[in-house]
Amino acid sequence: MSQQLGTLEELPQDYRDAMAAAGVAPLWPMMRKVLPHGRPAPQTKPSYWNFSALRPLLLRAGELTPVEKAERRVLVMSDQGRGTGAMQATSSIYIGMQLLLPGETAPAHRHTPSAARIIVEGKGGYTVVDGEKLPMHRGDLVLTPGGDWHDHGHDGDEPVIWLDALDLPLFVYLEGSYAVEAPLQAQRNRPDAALVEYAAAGLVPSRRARTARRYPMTRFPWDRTEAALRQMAAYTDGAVEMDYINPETGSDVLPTIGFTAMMLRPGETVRPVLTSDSSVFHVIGGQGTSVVDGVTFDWAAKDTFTAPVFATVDHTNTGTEPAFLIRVHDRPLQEKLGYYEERAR
Ligand code: GTQ
Repeated sequence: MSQQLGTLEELPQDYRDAMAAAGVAPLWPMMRKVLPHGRPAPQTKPSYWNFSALRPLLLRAGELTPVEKAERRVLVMSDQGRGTGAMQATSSIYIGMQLLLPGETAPAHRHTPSAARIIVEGKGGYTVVDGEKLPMHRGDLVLTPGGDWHDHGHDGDEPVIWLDALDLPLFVYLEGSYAVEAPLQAQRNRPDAALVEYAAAGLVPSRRARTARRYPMTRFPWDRTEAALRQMAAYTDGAVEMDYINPETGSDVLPTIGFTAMMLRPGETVRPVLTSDSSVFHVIGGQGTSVVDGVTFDWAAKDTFTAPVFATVDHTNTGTEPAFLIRVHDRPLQEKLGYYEERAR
């Protein structure tokens, strides 16, 4: 049933020249490239970034390039299947490590792609999203949904570093990516929604008081996430992984990218099923080893690595303390397109 298809070289040169002149090309030599048999053939390769290698480079960027000259002072983490400089870590997910120094601000803008930050280190940083000041604490997940104004600031006295994740590659591919700039936003003088409207799981403001915000909760504090994971680990068997959701709708927190928090018990190995989504894993704490499509990554706190679509992934906690990771994935996009899939390994 799997026929060998004709090649371009088999065709007479005059015919190939005439096709090129007419602006057409035969499908059959390219058929398997765009429609491989049985499963996708990803260009993405498992990739890994050691934070202790990135950190000095990022701090040096702070000396070399003032934030005014950068707008966002970020080192882009490129998929090794595409090569350094590629503006993506997987097919649809861009990641970069961003530095903000004490007293600096990164100007307000909004753009069509959605963004999220995972706070890596430093105290005193904040993001303002649509006028709401979101403090950045280690491990917090902070959302900047597409179209929302955001600027970054810093009230502390040490460098602040966070991991950016955006659906930028998708918007570039769609020729839909652009940004609009504006002056720094006025900040509402109150705590963010995680501490007011959504201070307790299972409770939301009554219907009468509910706001019409599409993304009502844009910061997910790490201390609560870790407490929830530890409780799940203590009273359930098997892999501990929890989804970040929009507390009003129960759906994923952003249109195309999703997030989970994972805990690995000391000595535990988890072997998830194969999935059609791609993933970025960021280590919040602990140490371990992950084998992704046969490539071994030894990781510790603040490191980051990826798994392409349908990758075979084993995670092992090699330490004596629980290990915590946040996984960024593109299942929401694939579900909207109707093709998200899981397969036994
Ligand atoms: O902080 O708004 O890594 O607009 C890339 C694009 C960060 C940001 C990035 C951005 C931002």
